[in-house]
Amino acid sequence: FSSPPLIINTWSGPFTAATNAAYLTLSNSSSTSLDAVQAGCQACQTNQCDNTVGFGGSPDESCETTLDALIMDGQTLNAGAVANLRRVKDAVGVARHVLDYTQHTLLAGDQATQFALQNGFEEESLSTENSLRACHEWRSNNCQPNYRSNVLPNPLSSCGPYSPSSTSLTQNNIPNPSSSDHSHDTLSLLALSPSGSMAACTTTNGASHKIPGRVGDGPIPGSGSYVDSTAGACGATGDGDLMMRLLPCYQAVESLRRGLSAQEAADDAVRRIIARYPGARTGIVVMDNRGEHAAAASGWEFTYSYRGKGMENAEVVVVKAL
Ligand code: SD4
Repeated sequence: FSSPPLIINTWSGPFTAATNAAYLTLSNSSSTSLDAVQAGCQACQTNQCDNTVGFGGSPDESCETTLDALIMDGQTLNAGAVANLRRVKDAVGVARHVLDYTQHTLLAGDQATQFALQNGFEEESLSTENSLRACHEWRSNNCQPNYRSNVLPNPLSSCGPYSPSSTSLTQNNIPNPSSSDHSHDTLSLLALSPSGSMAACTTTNGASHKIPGRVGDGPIPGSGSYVDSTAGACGATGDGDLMMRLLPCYQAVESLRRGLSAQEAADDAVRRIIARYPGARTGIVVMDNRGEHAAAASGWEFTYSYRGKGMENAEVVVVKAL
């Protein structure tokens, strides 16, 4: 339990820059919890946290980096999101525009880019030397791991044919890169203000070597994150292709509403996923509307960061896999 202003987010290390940016924003009395989560997500987008948030990370099969982001207001349940956003760096900023200035919830692909440009965002390449190198290394490694089954040809001439035994796949044919490959670290961040208002955001460049056009769990309300200040909030990271089928964050927030503790709600949401998909890598953070927070994870060692009232800096919690 921590007193508000309170920020909690997935991961640690460079991700604590997001915790601190959001906390400082929320400590300023003229800022809302929505402003705080946006500032936190933008900090990681700018810093390219672990190369898994923002530009220059997780290139798709064609070497392009695309972005998914969601921002949600726990007072109104209004949400704005972008999926497969191309050539615009500030994905959560564009998602905030969708929330503030449209009746829609989710814009995707090149048309999301057009919307961003019409609203003053800059068009720039999301590739860097690092992301291009990662893509070329993947191709020279015969495109392993990959997201296509061994019967689906890859149009890239240097790829395939695949054999399932030559790559490490989770039970549902999801590549399982070694833990040194930081291809699965999304920022999901939650805020609780002293007046009890809550907000949530998620920002990510998705999964490395995905098929172009793939959208993960990040921009889906209830999956990447979810918030309802009458109950609480949740943020997720992990194997989005699996997690988005079970809407773990909607599940966790509704569990809080039904009286489960934050820890029970987090454990329950993760257990539902691994019951279907043993080995799935998941990590979720959950916070109720009084400031009790907890996390649960599977398939890897997960960490989360938080900063509450009176704390000088973000603290990190290590979470054992279920
Ligand atoms: C995705 N869930 O696009 C994201 C990736 C991720 O930790 O969370 N990595 O599937």
